[in-house]
Amino acid sequence: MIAIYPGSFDPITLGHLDIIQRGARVFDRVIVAVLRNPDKSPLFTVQQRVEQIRHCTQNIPNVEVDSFIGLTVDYAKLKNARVLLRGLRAVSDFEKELQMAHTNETLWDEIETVFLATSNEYSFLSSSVVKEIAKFGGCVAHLVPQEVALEITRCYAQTHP
Ligand code: COD
Repeated sequence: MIAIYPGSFDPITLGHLDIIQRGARVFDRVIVAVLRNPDKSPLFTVQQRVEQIRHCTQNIPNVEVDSFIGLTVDYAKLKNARVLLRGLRAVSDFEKELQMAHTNETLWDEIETVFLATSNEYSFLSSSVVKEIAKFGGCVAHLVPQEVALEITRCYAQTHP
């Protein structure tokens, strides 16, 4: 069975990576799909994010990384996938995730959203928290894959020397 793990991943964190690793043990194929969202001004371009995710998932053979534009369910149809993989951290996630799952179901009644609960150690972790810490010069090495930590530090050193 193919599962799509859609998201912004700006940047990918160890929490996302944990969901990908565990999802890859449950599904035959996991496609990590980065949304191309013209309305947002991300820290990293879509291409950078795709490369970051490829780099840190290169040792998981049944994981692929791609980007998409438009509705997630349309992308799922294109890939012949009927499962969307999502992660849940707290009650605050639940509300948003449930709304998203129901919306997607109204768009395509064959889609199922499967949630994996966050691992305890990543329950507080989000891309926004990582950016906030890095922006003020804090260390993010324990929160994101090594390459990403280097890129973020470099990025903020250029904008806030
Ligand atoms: N532990 C576990 N899970 C985590 C962690 C963590 N520490 N951090 C994040 N996650 C989970 C999130 O809960 C989420 O499930 C997933 O990882 C991705 O998170 P983000 O923040 O990178 O991505 P989102 O939530 O911004 O992605 C939103 C989408 C791009 C999927 C959504 O906007 C979308 O589908 N857009 C396309 C348009 C569409 O189809 N709209 C209709 C549906 S609303």
